[in-house]
Amino acid sequence: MDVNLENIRPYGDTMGDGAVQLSFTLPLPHSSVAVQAAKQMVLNMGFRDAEVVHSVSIGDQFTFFVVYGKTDLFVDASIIVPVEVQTTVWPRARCNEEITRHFNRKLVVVGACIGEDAHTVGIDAIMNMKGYAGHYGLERYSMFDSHNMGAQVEPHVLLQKAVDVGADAILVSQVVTQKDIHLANFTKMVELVEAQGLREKVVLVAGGPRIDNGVAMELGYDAGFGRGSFAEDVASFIIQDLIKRELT
Ligand code: B12
Repeated sequence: MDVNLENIRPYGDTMGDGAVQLSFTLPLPHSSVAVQAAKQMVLNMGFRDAEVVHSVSIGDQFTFFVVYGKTDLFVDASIIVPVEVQTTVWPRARCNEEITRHFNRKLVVVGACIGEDAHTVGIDAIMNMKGYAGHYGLERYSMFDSHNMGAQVEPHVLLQKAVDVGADAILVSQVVTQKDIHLANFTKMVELVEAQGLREKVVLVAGGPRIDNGVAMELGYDAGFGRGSFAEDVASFIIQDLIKRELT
């Protein structure tokens, strides 16, 4: 199938029809007025052919909607530069072999979800023994010595732990992004690592559902991992980055 990368539109029924599905809640009781308001909302957003396909009361004063609409906008995908981490992802056994071969010792990793952020599940997915979605975490890797500090860890506490255990890599998680608090916290962490004189030595990795590699690198991290990342992605990156550092 030929696709014109310069003119990519959402696809629903027929190619290029611009069909999208939106879901949102309005602070109105479920009624015909609410349904019409939802349709009008989508037209006001600039879509055409708005159609409310689902509406349900989610409380006295609130209605949830699913609305179809069509857009004439397009995106030029030919000029978009990939931002994902450029690493060959190795399975766990290969990661362990490569660490033994190149370093002949365990690699030490420290991780936490920093600041006020209480979301542990993301950092656990990467670090804990049981991992996530069938992908074991770093604790399961015999050649990683992993220290997961959990959530609500102050950046200076994470740094001190990294110093105490002689970390090769620091993993920093941020899930809450309200008022861009994640950017402030990520930046604080980089600044502390730099002030400690560790920036060249330590692999600094950011992660979270609203993080991608591009954002992480702009913030001064070596890599960033978003939704759908697994321990093997992170392990492979750490190993390959440390090998590269040894060679330069
Ligand atoms: C579970 C949950 C909670 C639990 C957390 C329990 C726990 N122990 O973690 C509880 C109930 C405590 C909670 C609290 C709050 N939550 Co909450 N929570 C969620 C929820 C439903 C799921 C998050 C989750 O576990 N995802 C599963 C994991 C596996 O996914 P992940 O975090 O994206 O991690 C993956 C990647 O991002 C990446 N990754 C993540 N971190 C790292 C780190 C590294 C180093 C690497 C390499 C990769 C990596 O790898 C992981 C695996 O692929 C989300 C909504 C949602 N569906 O996402 C809201 C959500 C994150 N919460 C939200 C909010 C607002 C809150 C509260 C502020 C609510 C409140 N008003 O009190 C509080 C925050 C309190 C605080 N101080 O932080 C918002 C955040 C909005 C925003 N943009 O900031 C969300 C999106 C809900 C929403 N739609 O509004 N929450």
